[in-house]
Amino acid sequence: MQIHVITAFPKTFDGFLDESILKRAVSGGAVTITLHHIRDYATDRHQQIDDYPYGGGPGMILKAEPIFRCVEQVCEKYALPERKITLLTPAGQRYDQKKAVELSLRQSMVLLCGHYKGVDQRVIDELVDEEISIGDYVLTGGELAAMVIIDSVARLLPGVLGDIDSAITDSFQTGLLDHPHYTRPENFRGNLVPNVLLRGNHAAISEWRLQQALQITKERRQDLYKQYIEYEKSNPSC
Ligand code: 6GU
Repeated sequence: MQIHVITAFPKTFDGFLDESILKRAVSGGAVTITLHHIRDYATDRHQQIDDYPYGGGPGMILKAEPIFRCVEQVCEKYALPERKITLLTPAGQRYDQKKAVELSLRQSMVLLCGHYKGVDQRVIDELVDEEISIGDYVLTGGELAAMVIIDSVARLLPGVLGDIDSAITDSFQTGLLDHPHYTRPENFRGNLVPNVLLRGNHAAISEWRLQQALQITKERRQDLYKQYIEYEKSNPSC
């Protein structure tokens, strides 16, 4: 998968791209991540990328021209298999695991990071195909949201986790929150690992994990629990 990120703050991605699973995804060839600095596409003397809002009010607005030039050049230079532009904005559709799976099936993504007070509406009207928000709170920019999306999508790509089961059994992928996990030692300061996990009866272990997941989900997330139960009712074999 090709991922292109259009941003006014490319340096914010440095540590993120240098670490662990994502670095492995890139070096293993599962994904390429290319950062494009909006300022490089500004044409005026001061390389201005933002300006005051028409009509007044606080904050600065990202200008249309540099973003249009950037998107056009990226699409042309990389011959993108899918020309789909995703804007990261608190006004977008709420991101979830289902959307992560959808994105992971694409051959390319172009993530446009909104910033300051917003982006000129003509960018949204003419260039943007979808808008995503990662939750009901306001970030200073779309960069953190882009990283959240890249991380959650990259770990779904074949060969990235090394252990496909690990992604399949994730919370949310199953529709339930995760069951508790234990590792050695068996007795930690008097707190014991549940016996069922030590006996090697895999059917019993699966059943215990399912019951724990159901209980935790019921306690913490009524919304997910109801969805799961409804789904089970209509698909009893799963
Ligand atoms: Cl995608 N951008 C910004 N600026 N704030 C957010 C967001 C995105 N998602 C939640 N809050």
